Amino acid sequence: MNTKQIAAEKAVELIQDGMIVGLGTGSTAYFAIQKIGQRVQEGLNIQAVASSKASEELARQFGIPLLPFADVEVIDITIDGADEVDPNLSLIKGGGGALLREKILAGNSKRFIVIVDETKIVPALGTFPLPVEIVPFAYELTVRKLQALGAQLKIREANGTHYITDNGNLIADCHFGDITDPETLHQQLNTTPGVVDNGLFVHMTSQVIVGHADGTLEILS
Ligand code: ABF
Repeated sequence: MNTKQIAAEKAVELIQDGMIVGLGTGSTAYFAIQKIGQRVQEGLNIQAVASSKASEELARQFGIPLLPFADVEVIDITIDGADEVDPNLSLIKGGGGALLREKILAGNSKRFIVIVDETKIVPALGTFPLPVEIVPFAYELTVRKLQALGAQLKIREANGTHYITDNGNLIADCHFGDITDPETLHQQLNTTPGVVDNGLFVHMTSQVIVGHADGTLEILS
């Protein structure tokens, strides 16, 4: 079992009958969705909401009952990956492009469990480029505003054209150097017109489950 799978399967142990479960996105979340599917086949009675079209599709494949998110008041537990985790358990997410829906799930969850391998644990956020979701309208202007905040950035591309999120927006992958005050940067970004949201998750994490290369697990909270 690889390190991502070890962390993912540990997180799935927290799920109990009757829960509404938020499904993350990415290769670590994949292992969680797979394990949840296995438990559902064994009789676990849950309903789930997905953070992306890709995770929704996986949930269907694994036979996990899905709810439209609009019908849900609160999620009992969301399990999701991250791109970087700092010592305060602030995160960079959105490498997979699903940051907005992931944040809506996390922000409406009683418990937000992050599953990572040890390579994601960093002393300061910022080596991984921070994804910022921006609307296509006048995006060049929004880009200049992000540059004025100190970003060196690239508009994400896929197949030779702009990458488009599940919400019809663009992603600016931004380097700000070491992000020592994620809360302030989050505020600056999200008050910039044209920005929909950004991949900083601050004060949202309940627990981080870390899979180590030697097969051991560590729980940070
Ligand atoms: C999602 O998947 C994202 O927020 C993050 O970008 C990514 C982590 O990817 P992986 O688990 O594949 O390393 O959780």
